[in-house]
Amino acid sequence: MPLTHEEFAGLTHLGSGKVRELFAVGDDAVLLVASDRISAFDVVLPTEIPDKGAVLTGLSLWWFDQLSDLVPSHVISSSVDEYPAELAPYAEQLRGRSMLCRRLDMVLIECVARGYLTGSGLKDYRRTGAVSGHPLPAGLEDGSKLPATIYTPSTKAPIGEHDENISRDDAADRVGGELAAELEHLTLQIFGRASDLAAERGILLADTKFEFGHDKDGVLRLADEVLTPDSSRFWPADTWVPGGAQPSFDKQFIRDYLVSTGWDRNPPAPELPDDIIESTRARYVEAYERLTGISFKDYLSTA
Ligand code: Q0Z
Repeated sequence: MPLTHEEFAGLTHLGSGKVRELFAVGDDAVLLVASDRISAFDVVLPTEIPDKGAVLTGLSLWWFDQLSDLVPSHVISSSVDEYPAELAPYAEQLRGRSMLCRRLDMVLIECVARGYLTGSGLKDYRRTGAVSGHPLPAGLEDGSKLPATIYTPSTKAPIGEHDENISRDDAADRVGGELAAELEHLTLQIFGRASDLAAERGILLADTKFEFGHDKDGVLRLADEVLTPDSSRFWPADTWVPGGAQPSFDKQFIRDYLVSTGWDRNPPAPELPDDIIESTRARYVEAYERLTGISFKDYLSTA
């Protein structure tokens, strides 16, 4: 059965992402629930990847822990048995794939760091020679390592639309100069910590997006999901060759399969065959285990 907000009929639904749901819990908390849905070429597929939601939740939780000396997170608990009583009816659907979080006043920009050039950064570079006001050297290609990590804030687009890169001046106009400077500093610090750690484990962190918010005491916290394959581009280090699209750590089997079907990239997408589902699930579990050094079974048994 696909996980949708309909299955949590007693909860106050605050919003849906492409593959996630957000609910209110009392006045001061929210519940983030990651489904097993997956998108490719910007379309949510009709087939789910078993355990994907748990892998991504486990990764976010592990990263929040690794980063806690740099920035506090929004997480209250991920132990279903500690959740408030109103969530008890959903305990088994929530186990492993959910986080109870402080309800924050969200910052109205997305905080993006890029160590490699691809995606919308590459598009802006080809058009203007710069990304979010960072002038870049000539001759960079899709997948090039940038001379230094850049901070490229973006707007929060409504679901189905793409975030738009904005200049750091524009970001300062939107959130205020002092907060803009703090977000940039934190984003670059977190990205540096995360990309060093991933590189030691044979995974390149090409780029990633963070969301922040303020708690009721005014403390700035790292929010949402962090450093998952859905909020970041992870590339296998051993196949990195600039000059074209890099293989995706998690979705490459799916992309290759979808291309092989001749699908025109308009919804609905075709169903995935069992071998593609299984190899993709294995890649998610491998990403979790390589990055964290924890067996995914152990994670599930503690959730
Ligand atoms: C997260 C999102 C999702 C749809 C708002 N701690 C928080 N407090 C208040 N709001 C949020 C958070 Cl994380 C918040 N999003 C993104 C996630 C479904 C939208 F699962 N938007």
